[in-house]
Amino acid sequence: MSVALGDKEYFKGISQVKYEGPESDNPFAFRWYDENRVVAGKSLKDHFKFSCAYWHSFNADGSDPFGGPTFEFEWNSKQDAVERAKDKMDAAFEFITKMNLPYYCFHDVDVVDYTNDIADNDRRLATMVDYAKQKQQQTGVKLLWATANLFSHKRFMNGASTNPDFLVLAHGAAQVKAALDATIALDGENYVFWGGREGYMTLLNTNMKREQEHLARFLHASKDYARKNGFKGTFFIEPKPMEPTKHQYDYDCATVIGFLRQYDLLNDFKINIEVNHATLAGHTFQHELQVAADAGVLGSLDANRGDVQNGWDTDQFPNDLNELTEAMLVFLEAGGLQGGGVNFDAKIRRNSTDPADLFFAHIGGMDTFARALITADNILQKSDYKKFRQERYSSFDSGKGKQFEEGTVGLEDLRAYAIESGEPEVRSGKQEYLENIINRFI
Ligand code: XUL
Ligand code: CO
Repeated sequence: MSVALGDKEYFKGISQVKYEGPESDNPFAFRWYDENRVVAGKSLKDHFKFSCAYWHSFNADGSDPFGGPTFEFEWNSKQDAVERAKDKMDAAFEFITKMNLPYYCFHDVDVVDYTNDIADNDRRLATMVDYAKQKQQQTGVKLLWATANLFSHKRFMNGASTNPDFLVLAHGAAQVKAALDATIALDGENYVFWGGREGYMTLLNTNMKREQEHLARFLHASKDYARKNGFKGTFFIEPKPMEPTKHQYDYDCATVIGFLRQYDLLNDFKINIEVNHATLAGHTFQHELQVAADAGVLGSLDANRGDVQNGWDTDQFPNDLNELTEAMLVFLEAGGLQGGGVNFDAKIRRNSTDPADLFFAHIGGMDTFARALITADNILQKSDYKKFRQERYSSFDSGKGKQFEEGTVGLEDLRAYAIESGEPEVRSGKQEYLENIINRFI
């Protein structure tokens, strides 16, 4: 991939990040992410399809509820919204190509500012789609997924597709239509729905059944429009239990799978799992991966990490090898992702104010994923992890146990078998032994 420079260089003094191996002390090099390294039959590049999130890297300016911006973006100086958006896209593609990231993701309003004029918004986005198309052609960078932001504008304060006001729903639909058009024009491989405000603050003013039915109708209408217009990719739902809404309908993977099944959406929709959303739901990341994998809907990942002390979505860059190694065990055994990739839905801290910090953050995230995958593959190949797990269930592999799995043993038979066989042996689950295997291979 060659570095894409516009009229101006935004990340001066930083050249393309390359793999230099674990012994390198260059902070601008990968120590584990060698994109061509083959693990479990696939290159690291193809396993992960790493993606840069436009919103955190080029829009979030460090402001929080207690203070204003701390990042001064050089690409934000022009008056005209489209000109400003083009500068931002120049900076984005410079960063993405310097980082050797093969993909990017965006919300409609990340790319260009929106107003309340639907037709004008559509024109602005279409102009930027043309610009992005050129950038993609020049660099080979691809669009992993796009989405519509149906949670920031005040009209969406009570939800978009689950809003009690039908006109708000229609405004949301206009935005989704334009974002789908953009996805199709840019050969986007997937499309995401994250329902930030699709939920409720209090049941006192909420008809939950009606709202969920509206959400399902909205997803069907979106899917039908995209398919009619040639979209072949996968739709993803991104679960999150809460924040900004007190209770979100797409709480976790299990909830989403039930919803997709109930409303006949399982053929077109899979799941985009975000690490910090999993932990907010009271699960581990690996639990959510396993739930999705078992249902055949492990689509894509939003990579980040939470904070063990803070109970909100801190969206930090991933650096926890133990967490990711356990996740990569599930990932590899599931045969990887279906259609999606690993998108860094993560932001640098408010006081990480150097342009270089964005590089260190992505390098760390990519290296941690790469090292975790390599470690997980070693565990699967070289330890008795798999054998132990198989043997734990071996009583179901033959005889009555097998017949039970096949559905041919009734409750009376089970009772007779229990009497005939006597008291079961006590068998250890060996958690600490297995945990030690993880650390041994790291
Ligand atoms: C918010 C979040 C979103 C989605 C896309 O927590 O994860 O950025 O990924 O709307
Ligand atoms: Co996300």
